Amino acid sequence: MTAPDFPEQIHLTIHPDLAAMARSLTADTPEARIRAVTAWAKWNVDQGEGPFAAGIFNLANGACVSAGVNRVVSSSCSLAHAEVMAIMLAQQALQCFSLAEKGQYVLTTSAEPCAMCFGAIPWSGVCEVEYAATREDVEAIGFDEGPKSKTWEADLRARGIRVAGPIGREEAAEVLRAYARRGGIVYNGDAGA
Ligand code: AZG
Ligand code: ZN
Repeated sequence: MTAPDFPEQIHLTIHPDLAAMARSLTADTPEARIRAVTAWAKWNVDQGEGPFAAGIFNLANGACVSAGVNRVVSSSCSLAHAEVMAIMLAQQALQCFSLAEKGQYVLTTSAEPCAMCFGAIPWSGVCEVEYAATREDVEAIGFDEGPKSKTWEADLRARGIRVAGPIGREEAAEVLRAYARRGGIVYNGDAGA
């Protein structure tokens, strides 16, 4: 994308192939949802992008509402984490600014939310978060996950948001390690990439 003289909008996308994979998916167990997002994270690494994926699923029927993958590098956007992408796309799909208005939705993510994504969760309207790899797995390959309390799960639960994980940790951690082996960019805010 060519850079405008002065920006008026931001354009964030997922690849149509990923949308096609996710569009008709129904996953009505945590394990099935975690398997799906871990496969998307691997797919994203194969595309040369960051090793993270997330989805929003309707807990009433398991329907996948959105798929998000990390688009930080390709979008020149430090906010384009998988979880933020999935939340924004789900809200666009359902035309709401809080998913709670529309029903019971879960954020399923291939890795524990970083400090930024943790901050976004209470405003998203999801009633549950489930994750695969842990902060330790993410930081082991060099990412800085930011200042987040050790009590983050209890903090969400105190706001009525359920948290489950790690689920399928080893498979998701292997996606992170595969990214490191191929020399993927570790883009931390301190220009340490
Ligand atoms: C990240 N951690 C998670 N969980 N998801 C992303 O997209 C990330 N990018 N950097 N750290
Ligand atoms: Zn994040």
